Amino acid sequence: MPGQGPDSPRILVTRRMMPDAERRISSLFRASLNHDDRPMSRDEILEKAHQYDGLLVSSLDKLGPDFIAVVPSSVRIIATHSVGYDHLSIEQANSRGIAVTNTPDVLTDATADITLLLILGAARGASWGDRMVRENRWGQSTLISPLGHDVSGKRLGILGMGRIGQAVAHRARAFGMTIHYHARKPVSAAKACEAVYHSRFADMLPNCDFLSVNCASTPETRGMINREALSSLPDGAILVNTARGDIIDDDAVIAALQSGKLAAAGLDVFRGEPQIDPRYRTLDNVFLLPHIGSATPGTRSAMANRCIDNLVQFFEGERPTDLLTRG
Ligand code: 8YV
Repeated sequence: MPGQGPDSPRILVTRRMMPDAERRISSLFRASLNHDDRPMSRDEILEKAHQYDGLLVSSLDKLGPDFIAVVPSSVRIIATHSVGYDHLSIEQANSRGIAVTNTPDVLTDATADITLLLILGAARGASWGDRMVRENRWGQSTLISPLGHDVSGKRLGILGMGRIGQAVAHRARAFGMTIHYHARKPVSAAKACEAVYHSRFADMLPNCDFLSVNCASTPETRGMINREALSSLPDGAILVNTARGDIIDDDAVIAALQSGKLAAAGLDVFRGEPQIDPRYRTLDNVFLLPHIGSATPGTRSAMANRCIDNLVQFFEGERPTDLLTRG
């Protein structure tokens, strides 16, 4: 075990983490914690980094696309407090021999739960219903207005059938949904939860009363939910996204929400978040959340501890469980 002694590895932790994880990392490393949780700029992180052997960052940090290319050479490992690692270049890390780890598995259930919340919330009007009550407009309800959309018995298309996609499929089955999915490869029948595989994304779209984005943000998936994809959905489909904002083209989605091509959308992630396209705020048929897919105490603690496990393994000379770079 790395200890806290003068020779123990120095770790810069960019944001506050759950208290148990902060205590643990402080007992294992010479860790610098961000006690007041003030966001650090990329330049500030780079400037400090030369005093550290490892960085514990998160997808909240605005690191920029060439961060790893320019990070000081003292840094041997970057552990990100997220399953997504689109904010870090694995290519740059490989070429500089810097290890990068993420936090899969431990946020699967929490994120799948939020996906179902978005499906239900967007379909049944959680957002406008909440506003009606708060704004004392409940009395305007009639037998025919307001109305949401059924979820039970509908078809759900899942883009990306990794751990989170599978957990979404499992939950959606309990709501009586029929599941379709598109991924690069089919998953085993046990994992697919009786879902129908479409090797071509375009072939899945006409089967999606609901479309859930559960894939990683990569050069291939960025902008994948564009005008053309939306036009292949059944009229009045519902879109939900708990993956990354840049997988959807906001102009196309907003136009589809305005025209009624999309009946509703549930979004937990946004391009450029937390600065989102302001047009979303003006639409009544969207259910918006502030990127809370993994935001429960148990999940955030498990994520932070997963980062720490990876750091411990690395500095003990073992291969970290969640190593993304070449070993
Ligand atoms: C947050 C996430 O970004 O794990 C991910 O990829 O999107 C979320 O869990 C994370 O908690 C903050 O780093």
